[in-house]
Amino acid sequence: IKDGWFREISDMWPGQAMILKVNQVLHHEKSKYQDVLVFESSDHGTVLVLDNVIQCTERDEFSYQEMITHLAMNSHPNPKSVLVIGGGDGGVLREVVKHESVEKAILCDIDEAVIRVSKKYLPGMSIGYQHPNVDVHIGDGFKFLADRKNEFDVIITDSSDPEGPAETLFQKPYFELLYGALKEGGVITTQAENQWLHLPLITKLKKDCKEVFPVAEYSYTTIPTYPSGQIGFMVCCKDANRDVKTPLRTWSPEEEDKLCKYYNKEIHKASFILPTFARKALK
Ligand code: AAT
Repeated sequence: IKDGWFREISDMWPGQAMILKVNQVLHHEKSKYQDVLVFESSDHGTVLVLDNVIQCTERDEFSYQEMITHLAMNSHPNPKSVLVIGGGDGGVLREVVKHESVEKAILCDIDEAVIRVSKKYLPGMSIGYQHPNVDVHIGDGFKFLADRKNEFDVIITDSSDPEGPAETLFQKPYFELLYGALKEGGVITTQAENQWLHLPLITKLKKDCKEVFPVAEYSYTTIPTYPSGQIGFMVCCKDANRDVKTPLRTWSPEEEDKLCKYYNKEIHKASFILPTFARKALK
């Protein structure tokens, strides 16, 4: 933070940076895994930053949390057992428990500090932890999955970028673990970066996913405070006949209106339609 502005400078997005005006720093620490910063911004609410990368702002987090969650949940006929890897702020959990079919939701984040500060400073997201069907596990997502077989209907990987503790969560052995941990017909979504910035990475991700899952598609959402204003997801399914681009279950327009601020059944379908340059690269 310099002269009252936070700058998200990183070589993951060379030559550009989001800057946000800071009202006050609420918390700053070096956890075991990363630098953890929480500040109150002038116009984007409270902001969580890990290793100088914006993880969420109260103003636009719903776009990411709703999409990464409901793309997977609504592509499964009856999701009862759900796992979230990462997602320490609790926002994805908040979305998962909106589905009445859920009997158990486990969250596994590597860093207790993220969960602790989110409970204190991001109540709108960490409300997800209050649901009775939720269990929390602190640990590395890769290691957690290694002993889990045939257990989950949906697994959502809400992870930070590949530089740092989340590096392994972008590699093929991780997708093999996800596949093994899913029950028959299971669905996953993962944070899959930005098509303007990371097309080679996304191309590799899609190729790896396609070698593991019979269905693997890239989708994206708009979100002003992530680099280049968009972020993508890999959506994969164990069932070769499932079309994850069309929601299998839908809410009524009234329910959608009540439950979601970004996700709806039309945007579920639209989010898989890519601009020509990205479509070509990912073919
Ligand atoms: N909900 C949107 C914010 C995130 S959170 C990413 C989370 O992943 C963090 O809480 C971090 O502690 C956790 N994490 C990182 N590595 C691991 C790991 N190996 N195992 C389990 N959890 C992990 C995503 C922001 C995206 C940013 C886009 N630029």
